[in-house]
Amino acid sequence: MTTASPERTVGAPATRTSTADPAVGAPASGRRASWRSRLDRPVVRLVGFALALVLALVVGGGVGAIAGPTAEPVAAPPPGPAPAPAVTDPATGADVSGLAISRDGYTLDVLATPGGVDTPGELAFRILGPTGAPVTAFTPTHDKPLHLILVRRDQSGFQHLHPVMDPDGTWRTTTSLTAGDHRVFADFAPEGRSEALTLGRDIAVAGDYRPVPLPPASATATTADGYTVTLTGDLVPGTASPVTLSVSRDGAPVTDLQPYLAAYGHLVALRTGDLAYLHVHPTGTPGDGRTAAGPAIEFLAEVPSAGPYRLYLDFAHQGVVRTAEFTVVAAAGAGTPDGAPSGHGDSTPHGH
Ligand SMILES: [Cu+2]
Repeated sequence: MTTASPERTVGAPATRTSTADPAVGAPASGRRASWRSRLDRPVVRLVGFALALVLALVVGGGVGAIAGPTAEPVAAPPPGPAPAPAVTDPATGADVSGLAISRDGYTLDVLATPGGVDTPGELAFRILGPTGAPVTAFTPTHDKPLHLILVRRDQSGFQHLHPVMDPDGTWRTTTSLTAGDHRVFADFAPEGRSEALTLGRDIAVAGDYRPVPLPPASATATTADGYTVTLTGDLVPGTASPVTLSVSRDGAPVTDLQPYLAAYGHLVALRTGDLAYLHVHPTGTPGDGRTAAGPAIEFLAEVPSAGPYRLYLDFAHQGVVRTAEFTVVAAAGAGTPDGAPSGHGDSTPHGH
């Protein structure tokens, strides 16, 4: 069983748990374009174009929960920013993000980091634009102008924060970090740009760093306060793969999840080894008339290559955002030359 470690469940970084995030409980209208926009990506188009056309023609408006999101974005280009095509993975042609500090003229400029181990401190940064000046106008994606993801290089200590921007473009938040190198991801869409960007860089916290081995692959994760999340679905490299996460508490299915970031769950996937930041899209929107408030939350996850990934699910229930974590190993799919795992250790079901 994969268990969320204590520091990232209720009780640890304040932002992880206490947040009565403004998004929680907020109305869902007008959010459909957000996730649809995230699907308007080259690889999705490549993989799903034919299927989407067929589905759109055959099932029309009566699309099911799984087919719908695949079909719709192709049929109706979104008005909002699309996710960045980022870097194309040479192995599969799939997109990867978060591996670069600078892209398309935009640079993640970190100004201050928490200094001490497990000591709350300010994390401050700017997004510098093509002119070198800080960007001060952003188009919200998933309800927020900027998403900040922090994770230690060993994939422990995941945090998903929403800093506040000063008028001069400096973003600030307070956080506490363990010893070691941590990856900082900024996921945002500059106003006027058609695509979102994810930039990443490392920050160091001096101290006694004891890397935590990647937990073995498991379809079940638990939180410290009694929630169990079960994952079904296989990650197929280069394909938008349906993944279902089902939430229960003390053995009973949770059917009153709250909207969080325009969905009933927010999923981040990071590739083990280089922390490539994956795009994951909820396939239903609260209030759309067909998406239940649990226990199942549906996503389309697109991984660029075979091997292990760490998945972090944020979900809101009774006013508190919780995180459940999974290790998932993507098997080589039919699209690979030999259709089989590469033989590297990373391709085995147990990962490292
Ligand atoms: Cu966010």
